[in-house]
Amino acid sequence: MHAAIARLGGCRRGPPALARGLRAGAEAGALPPRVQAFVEEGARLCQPRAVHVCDGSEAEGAALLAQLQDDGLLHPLPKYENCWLARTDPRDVARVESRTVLVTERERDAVPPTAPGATRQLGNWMSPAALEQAVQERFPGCMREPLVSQWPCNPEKTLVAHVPDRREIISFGSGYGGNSLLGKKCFALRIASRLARDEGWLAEHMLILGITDPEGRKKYVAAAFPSACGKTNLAMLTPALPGWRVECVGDDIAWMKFGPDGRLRAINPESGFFGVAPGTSLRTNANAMHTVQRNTIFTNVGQSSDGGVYWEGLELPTTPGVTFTSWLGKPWSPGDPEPCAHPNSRFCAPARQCPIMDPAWEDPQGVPIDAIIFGGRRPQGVPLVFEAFNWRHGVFVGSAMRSEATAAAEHAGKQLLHDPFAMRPFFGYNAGQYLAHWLAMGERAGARLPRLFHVNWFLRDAAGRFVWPGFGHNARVLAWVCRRVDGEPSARPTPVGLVPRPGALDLAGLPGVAYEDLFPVERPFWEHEARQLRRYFDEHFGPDLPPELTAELEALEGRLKKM
Ligand code: GTP
Ligand code: SPV
Ligand code: MN
Repeated sequence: MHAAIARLGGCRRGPPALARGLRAGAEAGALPPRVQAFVEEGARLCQPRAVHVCDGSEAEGAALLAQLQDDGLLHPLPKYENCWLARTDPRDVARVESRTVLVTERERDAVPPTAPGATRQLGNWMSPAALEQAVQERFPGCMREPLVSQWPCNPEKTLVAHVPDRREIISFGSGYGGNSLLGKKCFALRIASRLARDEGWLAEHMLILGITDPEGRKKYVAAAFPSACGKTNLAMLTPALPGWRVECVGDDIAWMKFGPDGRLRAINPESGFFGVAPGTSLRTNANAMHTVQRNTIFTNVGQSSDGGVYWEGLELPTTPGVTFTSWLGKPWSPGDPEPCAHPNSRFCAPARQCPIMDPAWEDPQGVPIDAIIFGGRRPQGVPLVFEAFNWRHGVFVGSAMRSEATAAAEHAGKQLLHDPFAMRPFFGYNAGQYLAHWLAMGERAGARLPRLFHVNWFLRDAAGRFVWPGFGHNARVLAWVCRRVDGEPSARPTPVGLVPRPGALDLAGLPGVAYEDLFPVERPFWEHEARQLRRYFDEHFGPDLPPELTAELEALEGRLKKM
């Protein structure tokens, strides 16, 4: 069972109730003929012992959980209600960008040309013929064999392939997160971004939140941060500012389309959260903690001997006598050099359990977006918040995003990676064309465009400490964003964008946090940044970079010269 294939909703073996062949679960005969043909083709290729057509019922869910427990793939967590722990193969712990491919006839439709000597960053292309060969090397009979290890994976042969022209996903060899939850990154971002380009909308790696000020005025904000850079935390924020309220629409993906009134309307295409566990606590994200008390599957977290979970930053007082088991299944004690939970360990929980879901979170009309925020982990030089001068400049700011590498993918160390629009791992077509699509969205007749911003919660001081307290205090930044949307003249221009005037950002009750430390805009830093960006654009976008963005880079260089 090393294959997850979007063409096949199959379960290799199941309890007797599930293993009755094609007619089990929902009536196979009720499937549309094309779907039925698809399933039959997949079954001929993979040769499972039985095919189960899911009906999504409670009973089916319970039977699957029981079967996974029998197989040793899930362990119950009796401290909570219907919660489970999965420990994966230690080689299958994150998305594998190096083995994620877009399959198109012409390479240029998938990725921009890379300069000689540069290593590809904006996606991997595979030809249809190479895909066919890869499928033949992997899929025939792959569901016939019994499990060979405790976890269904095949790291040497992992392949996550997308055929955007056929809206098809073919994933093999990984049972982890975005590699195997095919509705998430594979469909709702990669395939959907291609659909969005064809149909004139946007499919983005963005959270969506509603924010209400003390006077009761509500706005909706979307924000794009790279993986493991704070989307879930911002989406579920408990404001540190009295009288403000945040409600959650989604924590990872936004589909956005201009409505008849010209406003950009966003829906969250997901029904649950797949959130980073380490760092999540009652202090940092109480709403996430409440969400994961029931009906939750935890992956690669640590376990406590009283039937609970454990991870770095959980900040729970240690109960005497309670011992811990690490994500590797080994005894673990506080102070051990290795972490108890894998840095990319996660919880998977139904969104409806989050105490602050927005009343409109499932509204098919979507919520009207007033502001879009870009951001990343920038230890130096990038201010806490700035606003773009206009849409075109904002698209440039999105294209120029960089962030420290995190454990959400296979990258090692803390190097700064370019991550345009937080979409680098998720583009479903040529990233240059993607930027052109964003520019074109700003030219739509009658569009009432959201304002565009950039934030950085992750500035560090000389001793390496965060200079901004983050989490609930990020509401202070959202409050300024809301006031800017209302037209408040509380910004001053810098070469990189508009920053809050001194006093315009509410820093009350934050001793030791100084305005000057939060808004470094220094010429040498930004000149270096602009040089690196020019090189990045040349090496990775080449002729496919929209000329408007070259013009924006030149404009930034010009403003820096006058500083
Ligand atoms: P993906 O699910 O991978 O897309 O990640 P995400 O963008 O939703 O990131 P998430 O909110 O899960 O945060 C990832 C890590 O960043 C966690 O360890 C958080 O505790 C930490 N984090 C989030 N917000 C802040 C913040 O404001 N300040 C600091 N210092 N850390 C933060
Ligand atoms: C991300 O990496 O951005 C995630 C986790 O949201 S995964 O679903 O594994 O891609
Ligand atoms: Mn994500």
